[in-house]
Formats: sequence, C-alpha cells, structure tokens
Amino acid sequence: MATKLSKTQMEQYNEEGFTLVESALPPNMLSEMLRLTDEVVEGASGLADDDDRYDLEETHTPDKPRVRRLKSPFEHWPFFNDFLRSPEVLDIIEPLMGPNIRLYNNKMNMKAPGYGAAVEWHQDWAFYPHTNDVGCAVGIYLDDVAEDNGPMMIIPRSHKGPIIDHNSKGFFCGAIDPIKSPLDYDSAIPLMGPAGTMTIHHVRTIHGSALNHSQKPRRLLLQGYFAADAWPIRGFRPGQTLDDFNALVVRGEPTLEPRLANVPVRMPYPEAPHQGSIYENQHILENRFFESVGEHKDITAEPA
Ligand SMILES: O=C(O)CCC(=O)C(=O)O
Repeated sequence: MATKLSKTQMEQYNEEGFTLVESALPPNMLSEMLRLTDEVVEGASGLADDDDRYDLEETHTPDKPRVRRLKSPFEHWPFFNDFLRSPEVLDIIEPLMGPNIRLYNNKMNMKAPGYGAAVEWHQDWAFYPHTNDVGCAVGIYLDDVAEDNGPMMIIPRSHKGPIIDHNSKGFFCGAIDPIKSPLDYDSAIPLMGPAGTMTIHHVRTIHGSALNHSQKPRRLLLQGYFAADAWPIRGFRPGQTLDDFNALVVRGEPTLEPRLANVPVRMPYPEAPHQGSIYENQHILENRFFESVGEHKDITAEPA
C-alpha cells in the first residue's frame, strides 16, 4: 500500500512550504533505483562531454567519470518513467496537486563525496512560472542524508512571499544574490533523513544546498509536478507538441482550459549566453552564498 500524507504533513506543506516522508519507497524499489543508478553512472565512462543524459563535473575525464546530474532520466531509463507515474509518488502528492497532475521535469543531482557542488538559493518558479502555482518538486534521497553531505535546505514560508530576482550581470542565472537580496537565510531548515526519504517542496519555496563536506555521496532524484490546469507561461518547450505535453499527464486528464490565478511572476529573461543546467547558469552569480569546491580547505577538486 502506498503511503499517504498525514494531516500534520499536509499542514506543514501548506504553511511552511515543504514536508518530508520517511520510508516513502518499498525497500525493493529503493534497491532497484540504487542498482540502476550505479549502472547508469558507469555508462558515463568514455564520454568526453555532456550529452542529453549526463551533465558532467568540470573535473570529469573519460576514464574517471564524474557525473553531476542525470538529465531527464525518465526519458532514457524506463524504471524512472515508471517510478514517477507510480502510486508510491502520486498517492502522496494528489492531495496537494489535485486529481489531474502533469510532470514538468525530472533529474538526479549527484553530490559526490569530496567535490559535490553547491546549489545556490533559488525558487523553481523563477525558472518556469505557470498560470497558477499548484506545483511542487518531489525529491528522493538515494543516500542517508545528514548535515555534512549537503542536505537540501529550504526557507520556511518563503512560498508565500515574493518572487526574488534571479538575475546577475543582466542575465537570468537561476540563483538569488545573497547580498542584493538579504533574506533570512539563517532560518533555513535542512531536509535530512535515511535513504528512501521523500522531500516535497512547493514550487515557490526558496531552497539550495551546500557543498558535500563529507566522504559520503548525496544523490537526490527530483521530479517536478503541477496541477494539469497550470500551463507554463513561457509556452511549450522547443519542439514540444500538444500531444507531447499531454503525454506528461501522469494522473487524471489534460485540459485546454488553464486556470489563471493571481500569482506573482518574474520572467526568466534575458537568457544567459551559455544557458545550460542550473550549475552552469548559476556560474555567473556575482556573490555566492555557499562555498565552492576550490574555496573549502577540506575539499579538493581531486579526491583520493
Ligand atoms: O540538489 C539540490 O540540493 C537542490 C537541487 C535543486 O534545487 C535543483 O536542481 O533545482
């Protein structure tokens, strides 16, 4: 039987903008995810450059593969497609998203021991505003996550606030400048738990994560969902048809009638000259909040 959110978890999501579900996956699903992920990461050996599946660390070499992110794993490996459509996920988020749910995106962020990169503070909504904000990101930790291996951190109640400027040097960079936008970063809550823990955060919640200071990995599968009546204000992705868009409805029915809500929107423009993954876009941020690999005395770009 798939897990359901308790009243307390629902209230936490609605009031604080996040919640956590421990042991959200049956053990066999988690072990298959781990097995497949290891196999997929092995598949990056021999690669000289990023492709449509792998976002590689700057220190990656073909014989020492270092994967920073799996891009849209559901499009390449059927297990991930089945997983994001499974009752183990959808029964949990249906009370938050409603009966009609569309997938927006899917990725796996790898924070490798010793060099796993930080993700600067941001709101997912700043990347992809929709006609209403009934949207969330579901995360699954593949590893035990504690203070020292880069837990995702969220600023509670920020989903009820404004959309913060995510531009730097005149371009959208997908990150909040902590000097120009002095928010209450000290109030951030680290989302921690054993492997198999599910995190859920609202699409407007401000979140980020520090370097992996430990010798343990921190892999996080993320899948973004919206109510099916939330339509992306930027329109379809390049080459995406209505059929492709509707095929992303993972529960319930698609609709041609977007629901327009009174929500704050800031368009993610102008695009950075080298638009890429969040890691690449955040590079042009003028003032970083989190340390980067080269700055931390205990962390080297070349782990043992
Ligand atoms: O990996 C993390 O800690 C956060 C990632 C994230 O927010 C993103 O990729 O949009």
